[in-house]
Amino acid sequence: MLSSSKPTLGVISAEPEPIKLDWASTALLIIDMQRDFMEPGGFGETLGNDVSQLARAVKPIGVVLKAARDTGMLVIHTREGHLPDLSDAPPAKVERGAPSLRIGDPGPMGRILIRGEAGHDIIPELYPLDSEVVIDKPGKGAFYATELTDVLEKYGIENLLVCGVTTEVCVNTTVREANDRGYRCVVMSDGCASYFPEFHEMGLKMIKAQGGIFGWVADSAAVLEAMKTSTTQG
Ligand code: TIU
Repeated sequence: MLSSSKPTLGVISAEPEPIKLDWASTALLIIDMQRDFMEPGGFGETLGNDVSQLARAVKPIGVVLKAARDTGMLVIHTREGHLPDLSDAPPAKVERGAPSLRIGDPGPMGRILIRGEAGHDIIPELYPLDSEVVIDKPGKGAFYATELTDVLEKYGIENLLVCGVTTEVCVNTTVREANDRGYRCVVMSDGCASYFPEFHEMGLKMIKAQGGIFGWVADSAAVLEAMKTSTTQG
């Protein structure tokens, strides 16, 4: 699909309105599908959350990830986490609340939310290929203190298909950052999940309200359909 020099366009049936994208300037951005958020014993569970709430996003992401790989779309994965010496972890984040284990403490999947530990890694079902980009981020947003802007500029990316966890935290923060930087974001509704189903619903509503104040929302079927029915212009 991306081999032609002419633009290959797809129209996604999104809310609040359909959006036409040139696939060559579109990347799939998968936010924080890490064991630390998805599995028992990780950061998410230490905060008191029911991690089983997030499992529903895995299959829809997997289907779109396969389609993106088949068509040569740029795929970017992110991971939230910190250096082993915690030098990039603000005390305000580490000391917050009363989790069962704090960031950096030893847990069943290694030290909680620390780069290089088993819990920090991406779940096997969505594991990055060597050719794909992996962005390590210390914050909730994928732009803060990362090389993401440089990567998007290098590949000429103007549009982001965004999915991952959690809808109202790292997905929403990243979409807001991206929107302010001029990227069109289409958020995959069934490819995101929250520990709180009501926050998932509201997180998506916040993005698409007011004429799409932060971006567009579409389900994985709509994204796949747009990829399948693309047209070459010119
Ligand atoms: N706690 C929670 O909902 N999310 C995070 O801490 N990070 C991400 O969303 N990745």
